[in-house]
Amino acid sequence: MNVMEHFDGAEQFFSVCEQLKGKRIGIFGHLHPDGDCIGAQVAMRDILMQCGAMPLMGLAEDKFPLNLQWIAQDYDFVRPEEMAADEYIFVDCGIMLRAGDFAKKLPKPLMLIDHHVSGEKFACHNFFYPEAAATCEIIADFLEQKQWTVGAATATALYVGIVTDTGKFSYSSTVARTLFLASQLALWGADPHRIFVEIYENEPREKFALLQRFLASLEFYAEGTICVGRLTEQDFMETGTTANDTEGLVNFPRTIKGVRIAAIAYDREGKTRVSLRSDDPALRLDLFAAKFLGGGHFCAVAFTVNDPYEKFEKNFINALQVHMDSFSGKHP
Ligand SMILES: [Mn+2]
Repeated sequence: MNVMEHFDGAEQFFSVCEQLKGKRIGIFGHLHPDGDCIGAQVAMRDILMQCGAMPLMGLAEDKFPLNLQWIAQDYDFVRPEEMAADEYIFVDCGIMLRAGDFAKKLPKPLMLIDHHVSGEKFACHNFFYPEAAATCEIIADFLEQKQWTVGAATATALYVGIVTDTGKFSYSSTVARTLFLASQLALWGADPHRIFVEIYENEPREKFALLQRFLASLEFYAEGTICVGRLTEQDFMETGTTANDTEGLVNFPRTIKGVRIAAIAYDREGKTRVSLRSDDPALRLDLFAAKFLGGGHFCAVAFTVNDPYEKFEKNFINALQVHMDSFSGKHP
């Protein structure tokens, strides 16, 4: 067996954490928090408490996605405007402003832990690994390398981050290290089956009404290699859902034979939100999203445009075809 490739920087990571004894540390993730973001916040809170610091987890939203509430409910989250901290740590947040507008007023954060390929190293200490499957994978790896044991609650939070960001261990970012660390987290008390049921088998019925509409809306382009689904304000209203219920829908067209790029475009607060997925890192969706001031990973990105979709559609489809043609056959 090959030697496992760990992330470097574990030594530096813990030495920074250990200097925070007695300090109030604000921990922020990104807007529209996902499993990786919440998992990393919970894990950082645990590590900092073990270091004698006073961690505070920040949340710039009113609530969490329904399928993640079970994990967040055991913790207090503080609104950014009510946060009084000495230092700030950002997790799973490629660009500082993705945490929310409040971030404009913050001093330079002490630490960043992230894996978004389009991210910026905006903190004093940047633990930035675009090859990581999840921010939680980075933290789990640091813990494992330094033999820092964590309890079942933190192991569960980290496992949630990894299982969600890897599409249940299916994306190309899933490597031996990812599975090894998932196994380590299970040894520390994460229960893979229970986590799976909580996240993936608790879907509200309304979401299936939305899924029906999404599947009915699918359009194919470029000889079936591009597939786009569309949801309108009216779809959300008539099914009693919100933009939060779109989570995971784009994965359906992604699995259709012949589809290389799948997209969902939906209305959100008068704007159009677009999420794209591909099964091939060579297609460099991160570079496509950058044209629309979005970001993400090689195979998974999102961006927002100010126009209604109908106005933006033609340019979008054209640009996507041009992008796919120019990146097909290349490797990153
Ligand atoms: Mn992530």
